[in-house]
Formats: sequence, structure tokens, C-alpha cells
Amino acid sequence: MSQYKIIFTGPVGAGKTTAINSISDIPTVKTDATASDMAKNRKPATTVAMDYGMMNLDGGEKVHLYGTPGQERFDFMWDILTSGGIGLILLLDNTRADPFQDLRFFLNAFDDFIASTAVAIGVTQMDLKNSPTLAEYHQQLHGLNLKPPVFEVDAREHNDVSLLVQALLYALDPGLKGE
Ligand SMILES: Nc1nc2c(ncn2[C@@H]2O[C@H](COP(=O)(O)OP(=O)(O)OP(=O)(O)O)[C@@H](O)[C@H]2O)c(=O)[nH]1
Ligand SMILES: [Mg+2]
Repeated sequence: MSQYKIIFTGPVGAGKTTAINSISDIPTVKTDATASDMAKNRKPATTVAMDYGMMNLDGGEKVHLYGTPGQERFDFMWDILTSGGIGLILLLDNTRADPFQDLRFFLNAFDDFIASTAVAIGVTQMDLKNSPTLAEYHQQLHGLNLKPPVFEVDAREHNDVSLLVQALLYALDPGLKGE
């Protein structure tokens, strides 16, 4: 049976932990800790090590889902978690001060991994703030010579997250199909 590993990353509050929880076919493992500086992110807890979940594909393959911490002070986990991965999901929170800066920061932090695998981008919280638009994200990416799939995603919605994962899997291998 084939087993794959993909990694969810992105800034604090983008919805990595939520997204993995939304699509996992098994109870997820979380390492959320309460942090006093999290109030500004509308949430009381932040990932300090990793998230883990797992998704079964139609063909019997298993996709292991790993989430990174968003906070840079835990960035030593980023390399550890990408090891052996086949692709990256980058979640961005449209309500943050400068989502394009987040975009550039995370593409740069994971550039070696992306160069040897693939990336798909999900923009969350677009229900709360609808600018920048997806077209503007495409423009930014075009300027960086990248053409990854970009979707509006509500991390709480199974279908949204599933579509994003399927786009990543399709970019990697058109033979892989999600649920
Ligand atoms: N309104 C709205 N809320 C969302 C959306 N996506 C996610 N959320 C909420 O945003 C919050 C995201 O929190 P987490 O999943 O903990 O974020 P995270 O990326 O794991 O953050 P760190 O672990 O701190 O890096 C949760 O409260 C979600 O319910 C969205 O599209 N719209
Ligand atoms: Mg988290």
C-alpha cells in the first residue's frame, strides 16, 4: 500500500490545525499550547510542535498530514517535518497585516522543499476580508515565476480543504485521487 506525506504550513492563525482536523479520517494529534499572545489571533492556543492526521484515498493510498507551527520561534520543526514529504500546502490568512509578505516569507523558508516537490496555496478568512483577491495572489506569484494552484479555503470546511489537497496531489501525480 502506498503511503505519502504532505505538510501544511503558513502563519499563525491561518488554519493549519483546523484544516488537518477537517479532513483527517483518524482522530488528529495536536500539540496546541495556550499562549498569552494569541488573543490577537482570535484563538487561545498555538501549535508548538506539530499536527498529525491521515487521509485515505480512493485507490487505497494513505496520505499522512503534518502541520507545522506557524510561529517562527518553532521554525526548527519546519525542516524536521518536511523530511520525506511529497508536497506542501501553504495556508495564508487574508486578514493578516500583509498576506503577500507572508506568502513570500513561507515560499522562501520552504524554497528547497518546494523546488523538489510541489506547493498548493489556500487563502483562508476571505469571508472576513476579501482583499487581496485571488487574482492579485496570482499576480504576485507570477512575479515570483511560480504557478501553483491557489484556492479560497475555509479551513473549517472539509470540502474546501479536500479540494486543495486534491489539487496538490494532482499536480504531483494525476493518477492520485482523493475522496
Ligand atoms: N471566519 C473564518 N475562520 C476561519 C477560516 N479558516 C479557519 N478559521 C478559524 O481560524 C482559526 C485558525 O486557527 P488554527 O487552526 O489554530 O491556526 P493554525 O494555523 O494552526 O495556527 P498556529 O498553530 O498558531 O500557527 C480557527 O479559529 C478557525 O476556526 C475561514 O476561512 N473563515
Ligand atoms: Mg496550529
